[in-house]
Amino acid sequence: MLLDKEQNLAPFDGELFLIRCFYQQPESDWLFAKLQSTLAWQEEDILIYGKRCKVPRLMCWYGDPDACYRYSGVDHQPLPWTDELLVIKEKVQNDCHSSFNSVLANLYRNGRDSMGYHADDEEELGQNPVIASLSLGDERLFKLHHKKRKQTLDINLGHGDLLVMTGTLQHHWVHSLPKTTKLKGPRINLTFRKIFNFL
Ligand SMILES: O=C(O)CCC(=O)C(=O)O
Ligand SMILES: [Mn+2]
Repeated sequence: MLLDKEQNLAPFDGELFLIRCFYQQPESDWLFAKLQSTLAWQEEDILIYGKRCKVPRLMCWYGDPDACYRYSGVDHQPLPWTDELLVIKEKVQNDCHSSFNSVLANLYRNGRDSMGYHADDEEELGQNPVIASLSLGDERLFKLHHKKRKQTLDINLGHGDLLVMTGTLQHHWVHSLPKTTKLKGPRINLTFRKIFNFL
């Protein structure tokens, strides 16, 4: 089993595993270029206090036909899997001993693109989801913050790294990808998820 409980980076209340260089550099370079040029990147709008704002990153959603998911306040139908996404999914599934039916892709164009604090705790993800998150492109800081204790964890996510969040982590911690004033090139993040349809 690749996710060894002794390697859990969360000090309590959940499980967090980091596999550095899950993909080596040449493969990561190839995947980054392919995903950047072929995925159907969209600029989403979100309503904040009744005001329409642009989400500060590009996004798209791929998966099995029934894996519908609500994000940015809107229900999203998955796009059909691309060959590359399916190949990555197989490798992630094998190493995590989990199965996924969808992937949320985020493209951070530069250091001004970001994702605010949130937990991946939507009902359709089930009780204790396994979220497997692959980073490609420029290194960015990923922050976790405990909901009740004054505890934060900072992790630099680099080209080809895989972060796996599981156990009760989404109940107790929130995570974010903050803006930075450092000069940053683009970064792609793929979070593989399993959506349960209760309908
Ligand atoms: O870009 C990242 O590393 C985080 C992405 C994330 O938290 C999400 O898609 O829910
Ligand atoms: Mn998340």
